[in-house]
Formats: sequence, C-alpha cells, structure tokens
Amino acid sequence: MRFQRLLQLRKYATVATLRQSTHIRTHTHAHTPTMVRTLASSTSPLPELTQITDNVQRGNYAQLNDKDVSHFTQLLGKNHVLTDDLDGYNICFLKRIRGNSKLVLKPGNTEELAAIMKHCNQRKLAVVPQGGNTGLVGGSVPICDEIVISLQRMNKVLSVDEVTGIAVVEAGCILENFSQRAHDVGLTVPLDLGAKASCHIGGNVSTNAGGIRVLRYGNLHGTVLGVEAVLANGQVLDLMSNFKKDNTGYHMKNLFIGSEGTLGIITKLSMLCPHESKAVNVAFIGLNSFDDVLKTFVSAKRNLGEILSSCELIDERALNMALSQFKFLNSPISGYPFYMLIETSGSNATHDEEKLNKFISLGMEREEILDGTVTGDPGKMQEIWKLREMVPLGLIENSFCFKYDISLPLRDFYSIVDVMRERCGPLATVVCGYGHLGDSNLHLNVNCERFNDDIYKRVEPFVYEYTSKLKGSISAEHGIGFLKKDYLHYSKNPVAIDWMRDMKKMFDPNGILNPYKMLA
Ligand code: FAD
Ligand code: 2HG
Ligand code: ZN
Repeated sequence: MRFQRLLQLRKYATVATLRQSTHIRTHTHAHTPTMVRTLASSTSPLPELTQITDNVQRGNYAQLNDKDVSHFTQLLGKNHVLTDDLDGYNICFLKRIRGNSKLVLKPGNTEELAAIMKHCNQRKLAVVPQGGNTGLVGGSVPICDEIVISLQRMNKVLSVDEVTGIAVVEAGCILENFSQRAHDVGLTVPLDLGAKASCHIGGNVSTNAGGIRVLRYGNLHGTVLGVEAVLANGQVLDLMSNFKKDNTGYHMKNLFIGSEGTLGIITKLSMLCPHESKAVNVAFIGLNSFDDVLKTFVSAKRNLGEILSSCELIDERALNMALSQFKFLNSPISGYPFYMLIETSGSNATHDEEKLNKFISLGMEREEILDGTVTGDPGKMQEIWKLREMVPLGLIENSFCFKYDISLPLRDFYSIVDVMRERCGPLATVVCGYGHLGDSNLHLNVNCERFNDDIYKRVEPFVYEYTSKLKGSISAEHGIGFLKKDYLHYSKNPVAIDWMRDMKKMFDPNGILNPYKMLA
C-alpha cells in the first residue's frame, strides 16, 4: 500500500520533468517576504540594550564627534552616512541583541572603506562590519556604540567566467543575486542557505556559512579562491586568486573565511562555481526512528554515490511548527517522527532516476523508508525545499527560541534532543532537532513563549558540555559572535585560543574591529 503510494507520487518525476529541472534552488526564492517581514516590520517591542542587559563594559574607544561625522560625510557623500532610524542596523535578526550605534557608513568601494578604516584606527573608533544582518549569533550588530559599516552598496558581480567557472564578486552582493548571475551562464554558486534573499556573499564568507550544499561542494575554504580585505589600519590586503592551486606560503585567505569581521573587512572575493546539474531530484521521506534515519543515510551514500547532493533531517516537531505558523506550506506526507530530504544532482536523468528508484525500493523493502514522495518537477521540488527552509523561521515567528548549531558524531546526533526535552520538561513549548545530517550538523532548538531564565539555566552550559564531551563543535556553521563567546573554550583548547588572540592583536592592535565578540 505504502509502496503503491510512493510509486504513484513518483509519477511526478517523469524523464521530461527531470530534464527540465536544472537549477531549481537558487533563482526561485520561497521566503523573501517572510525574511523581509521578520527583519523590518515586526510589531514586537524593541529588545533592551545589550550593553545594559549583559552588563558590558565599554572598551577604551574614542567617542564619536561631529568632526568625525563631517569627515565621513565628505568622504562618502551625505546619502551614505546615516544618523537617524538605525534600529534595523542595531538589532540582530533574532532580536536578541540590540546595540546603540549612532552612525552607519556605506562605502561604495574599497578605497572609501580603506579611508574610513584609516580614520577609525587613528581615532580609535570601534566598528562592526555588517552584511545582510541575518547572522544568528549576534555578530553583525554593535554591542555598545560601534560604527556600523554596511557593505550594502558594494554589491556588484564583477565577472563570471564560463570557461573556468570563476566568479569575482563584491562582498555586499546578495547571495540570491549572485546565484542568478551564475545561473545565467549555466553555473551554480556552491553555497545555498535559507537566508539567501538577504545575506551577502561577504557575510557568508566571513561566517564560513554552511547551508545545504556542503555535502556536495565542501565548505568555503575550498570554493573561495581568493579575497580582498581592508585591514583595521586601512591597508588593503589583496589575496585575490584565480587558481585552486597556489602553495606560495601561508594560505592567508583562509584566515578571513570564518573570522566574523574581527581581522579585516572583506571587500571582494573569487569563487569557483561548478556547472549546474542537468538532472535534479528531491525525495521527501518519512521514517520511524533515528536508527532508520542513519541506515537510510548510509544507504543513500552507498546507492546514490556521486549524485547525492543534499541530505537534510527534520524531526516531526520542527516540521509541525513550520506547518502551524505558515499556512501556505504543504507537506506531502505526515505522521512520522522523522523526515529526510534527499536531493540528487547529476548529468543523466535516466541514470539518476534508476539509482534513486533502487535506493527508495531498498529502503522500503527493509521498512526503513515508510512513505514519501519523489519529484523532479521544479515547482514541486521548490515546495519541498520550502518545508525545510521555513523551519527556522517557524520557530521564531511567534515565540522565543534558544538556538544551538552543533556538530556531533552521527551515532549520537539526535540523542541530545531527547535529553534536552527531558531536562526542560513543561518549561519548553517545543524542543526539536533538524539540520544538515549529511554534514553531522544538528540544529537543536528550544522554544518557549518568551526568554525564560529557568529554561536558559537548564539548557546552557549543559548543551556545550554535552557537545564537548562528544568532541563535537559548539558552533558548526553560524560562528561565535556575541552569543557564543563565553563558550569558545568548549571547542578550542587554551593554546589555540591564545594563538587566536595573538593573531587578533597583530591584525588589529587597537581592537577596533568587531569588539565584544568571539574572543572578548
Ligand atoms: P551578517 O549577519 O551581516 O554578519 C555576520 C558576521 O560576518 C558578523 O560578524 C559581521 O560582522 C561579519 N561580516 C559581514 N560582512 C562582512 C564583511 N564583508 N567582511 C567582514 N566581516 C563581515 N547559516 C549557515 O551557515 N547555514 C545555513 O543554512 C543558514 N541558514 C539560515 C537561515 C535563515 C532563515 C537565517 C535567518 C540565517 C541562516 N544562517 C545560516 C545564518 C546566516 O544567514 C549566515 O551566517 C550568513 O552567512 C550571514 O550573512 P550576512 O550577510 O547576513 O552577514
Ligand atoms: C538552517 O539550516 C539554518 O536552517 C538555521 O542554519 C538554523 O535557525 C537555526 O536553528
Ligand atoms: Zn543550518
């Protein structure tokens, strides 16, 4: 019966639709309106100033004065120096962190940014680089009165080379726009994430963002070939490269990938973009236990091999939260404790379809896969991806959410969700887990009506101790920012942290770049 249902749903994936189904992800955006609503027009009250709630001692920085503002106005023009209506730049995406910056600067090119930094360094004025402000660890907003440097105007795709696959792009380019430009010449940006309509490629590189393509293309240390960055003193460090292979000494560009604006401000970068896959399929399947999820993942690697391009997990509670918050979502199946979204991307539709059929049939014979849908139709694939992408937004739409983004060994991947549910008891409304199973990256979310100190104490530092005992990472892909700075030691030993501090001092002796974060 179930098998029949699957076969029936499988009808969507005709060879014809499979052939049409190139590039469904990057130029169709499922949740632009939601991103905009969440960021800009929420009716919820402003959070308290973080400097006060967290008792942050302001660093020994100069106070901004009128002379500074006129200097910047002369440099950038008055339209690019903002002093009013700065809430959108002061408040983080999760509305947990609120700074009190009085100034936002929007340089239009590297030279302008270099001149800004030269002045700030001489005057000892602290700054925070800001991309799309979609970061989830409070790294992109000021904590006290740091000047916000927004990369919004530096948003051009400078070149896309069809032959080499190398694209050169300014840091402030929105990921989705970059993806569209790559798509226009048959290439794909090897990075995709739910915030693509708002996040900047420079913000992505600065956080070493992961997302749903890491399983296929690896992380940004591999795909970013070069960067240009403006340093704290205004020097321009040109580490641009158009080659995969370049062993001329230290791989300095890697320092900027994931350094969250603490070592320099990325202004442009080159990225290796693979050719788009001709055949794409998505399977959305229901399973009864995490044990079956693991077996199915192993089977996917074994049977789908080189065409496996994404493997995501959503538990029932996470999916139900998204479905209850966003009525436009539709799940093709329901009633299972676990769901997996498996994507294949290859170059031969018939061959891929055969492999996928075999994988599904095997899973159903073994009763690991209980039900599901498989499709190569672009619209239907988009609907399925939408289910996954809306999960984080569903969890913050009408409630407060403690978010954890951890790497854990696969065998222990899900147990922390059950443990946490037990620890929180009725204090939490929902405790759920989802994430990038294929990369061992779990998103553990603990939901409640509003911030609640009792839950907070039950969850932290327990979640970090638990992760550390399993030798996991306390931040798999979102970074450290402000929210996780006190927990860095759970994943980095003291010697490593000392070296990080030394590096920070060398690059930024006055500590003006993104203070109060990461190493604070
Ligand atoms: P911002 O939030 O503006 O900044 C992030 C950090 O980078 C800050 O420390 C900031 O100071 C620094 N920074 C920004 N631009 C520069 C620059 N040019 N030079 C130097 N420093 C800079 N993250 C993932 O890894 N994977 C996901 O799947 C994922 N999905 C998400 C889904 C949703 C709905 C949301 C809201 C967020 C998601 N994120 C995800 C988190 C976030 O989108 C990423 O961290 C993203 O890379 C941040 O980009 P941004 O341009 O918004 O950067
Ligand atoms: C995702 O994978 C993002 O959807 C966000 O990394 C995760 O908000 C989260 O917990
Ligand atoms: Zn993620």
